[in-house]
Amino acid sequence: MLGLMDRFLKNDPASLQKDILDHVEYTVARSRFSFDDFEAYQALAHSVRDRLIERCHDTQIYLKMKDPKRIYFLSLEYLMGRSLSNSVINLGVRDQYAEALSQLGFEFEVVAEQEGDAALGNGGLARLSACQMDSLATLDYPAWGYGLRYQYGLFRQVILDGYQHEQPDYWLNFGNPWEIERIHVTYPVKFYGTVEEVDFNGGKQKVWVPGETVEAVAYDNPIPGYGTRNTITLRLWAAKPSDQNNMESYNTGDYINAVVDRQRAETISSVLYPDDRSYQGKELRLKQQYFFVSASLQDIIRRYKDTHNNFDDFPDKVALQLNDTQPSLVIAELMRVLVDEENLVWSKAWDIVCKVFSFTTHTVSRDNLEKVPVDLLGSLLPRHLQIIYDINFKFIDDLKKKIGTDYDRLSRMSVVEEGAVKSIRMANLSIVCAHTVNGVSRVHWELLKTRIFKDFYELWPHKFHYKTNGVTQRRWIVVSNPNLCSLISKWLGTEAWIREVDLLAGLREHAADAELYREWKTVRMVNKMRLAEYIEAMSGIKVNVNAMFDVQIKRIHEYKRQFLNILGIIHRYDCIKNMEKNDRRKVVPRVCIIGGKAAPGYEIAKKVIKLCHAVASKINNDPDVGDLLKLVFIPDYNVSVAELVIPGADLSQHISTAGHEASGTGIMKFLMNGCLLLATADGSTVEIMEELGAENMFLFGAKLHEVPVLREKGQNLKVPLQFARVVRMVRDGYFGFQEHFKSLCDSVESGNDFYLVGYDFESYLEAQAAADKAFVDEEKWCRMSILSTAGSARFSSDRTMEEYAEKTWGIKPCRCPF
Ligand code: 26M
Repeated sequence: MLGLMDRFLKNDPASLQKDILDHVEYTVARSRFSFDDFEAYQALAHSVRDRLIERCHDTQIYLKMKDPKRIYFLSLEYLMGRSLSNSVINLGVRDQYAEALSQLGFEFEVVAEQEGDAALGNGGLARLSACQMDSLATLDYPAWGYGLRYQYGLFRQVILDGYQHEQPDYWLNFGNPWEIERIHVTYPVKFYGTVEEVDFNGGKQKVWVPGETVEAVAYDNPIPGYGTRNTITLRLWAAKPSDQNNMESYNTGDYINAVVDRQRAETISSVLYPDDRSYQGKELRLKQQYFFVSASLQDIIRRYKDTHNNFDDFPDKVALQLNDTQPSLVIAELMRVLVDEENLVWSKAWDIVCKVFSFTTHTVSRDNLEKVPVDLLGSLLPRHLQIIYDINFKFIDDLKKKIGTDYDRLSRMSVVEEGAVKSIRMANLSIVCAHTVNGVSRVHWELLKTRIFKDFYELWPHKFHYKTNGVTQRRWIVVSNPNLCSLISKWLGTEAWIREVDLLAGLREHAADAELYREWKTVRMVNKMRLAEYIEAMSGIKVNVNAMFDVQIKRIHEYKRQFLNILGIIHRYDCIKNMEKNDRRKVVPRVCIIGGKAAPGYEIAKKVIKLCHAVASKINNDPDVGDLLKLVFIPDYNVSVAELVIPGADLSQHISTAGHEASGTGIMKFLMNGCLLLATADGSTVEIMEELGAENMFLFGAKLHEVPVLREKGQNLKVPLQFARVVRMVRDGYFGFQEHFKSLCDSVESGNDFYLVGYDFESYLEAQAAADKAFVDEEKWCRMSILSTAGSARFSSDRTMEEYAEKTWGIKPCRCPF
């Protein structure tokens, strides 16, 4: 009989080595005497997977026993990136695995590089979900993540002649050791059909008679916490044909066609929509949303019913978090299940619904809010449309009692938008039903209250809050910057900051220590060299590691103003060209690095990418410039690229027009890694500034309250001469492709410059000059760099998740004692 402890897998290097070799032989099916780096990765991953499964089971057994209130995090997007390094670090077995591998003649880093990214999301919102899952696990919260298992993740960006091309990301091609297929965890999801009235309990009841059924199959992705045995689950759904659609065929052709038709069910979870801007009324997208929501809710209710036989305790046991509006159909679905299937009266069901949902919005502009055409919703989900109408009818009825007959306001607040295309406003639906609406930074909250959701704020001020976003220090320091991680631990005298991030502030004590400076600079230089090697391997461009590495990496958007950055680079180039040779010695050398994907249909954004390449090819080949200025576009920006680039950046740019970035989370990763920030007072930057002191950053640009006033001025807005000059250079074809760049130049022309690129240009150049000046003073720069890391604790997702747990979800940690 095995003892309790013998049950666990062993983690000493010898046991791990045997484990890896067994997986090489029996899982990967290669000879243990001959396997390559990729096969070593596969075997290693399976060995780690075994340990994850063990902990998942222990966590679930414990949670089942304790039955605490659980948080269910609903998001259609997760940008998890790679799992290997993160998992072994969180499990506390990285060094043991590295040793086991080294004895087999492999290097851990090389093997880890074999893994591809899981990119089931677009940008900020999706990476935030991933960071938050890491924190929920680490802080021992009883949490589940739910999402979709897209077969095609975010497209790969390939650059040909400077133009972006999209390639499909068929990421499951080589198998995915990080997921566990649960063939027995499946639920039918229904679509189309009609709503009929039937007799029930002496009255009438509406029932949905659906027309099509698709099966949802669960794929579990374990998320290990750091320094705990708790391992939570991210459950992703895949669509499979269902046996509930009966087939009848009269000949071979019929039969074959029927089977092919069935196969089409799988398209529901086949591809991620690559747009992070706004909603287009596409049926497939709506199907994805409902498919996800219906399967998740069936799973959640099934788990609740394991220990309860009515719904009285549902709000005490279940918190449902809506990550933006994409999952908001779940509101109508929960009402439908409670009323139509569980036979609760409407008022009782509504009472439950109002207690379980919390909603976080990640948008700043009303134009980007999701709207679903009523015709589309009515044909795909006829019963849900009725329920939404009923919710709205009761809401408007109550509202009239409070605000009277202010019809403009009533129509603005209605869940139903009347207009050319009658639509459902998913944000309004979410606000009406959620007990809490969270913004993602303080400035964002102000905007919610005064602009986007003003009417709702005035009605229900108590619902509106904010939880400033954060990122996980496990991925963004420990995994991606191991040298800095060791250095921090050495100077703090402990590794405890990896769980208790506030300890990072202890670095401030040493901010004047010459020895720390020396070590800090060495670590940063090694990271820059690693980045320089990558740049050379990828683009053939040799960069000077003593130059300032100036980075802007994020999705390409007009409001994020990559164009402003490029125009600034053109200005710098122009200045160098016009200098006396002797003066050039005074120029602070720069390597400007830009990376990011443009949504496939976003023309202006794609032109920005082309412009970046056109300018780069001019500058990088100009002998007058040499090492003083280089411009590099890093293709196919993703989580792994970020892990490489961020630790090597000296300066990073977060230069959105004030009032347009809800939060911004990239900036927090740079901050943690000791990179200095050049930024506008937008989103979370305002709070970062309060934490660091404005003197430790390079701030510029129009302020939030000035933006509307400046826009009002239109053509009369003064723009600096240098701005007109650099735009003219692009317009006149100095970088070629004159015709192609015309619309881009038009977009910043006076009177047309919505994002105030021209207006902000002057203060942008001043901030850049201040950065140059600071960079020359190495001591000062290093001090600011240390203070950046020391001031980053507040921007950990651990803090965000604790705030949500206490203030929004009402959940407590539940730590597995085994
Ligand atoms: C929704 C419906 C239909 C089509 C597209 C969407 C959609 C998908 C993603 C809309 C927005 C999407 O992402 C928005 C986003 O990423 N917002 C960012 O969220 C971050 C985390 O809170 C913030 O830091 C960023 O400021 C914010 O832009």
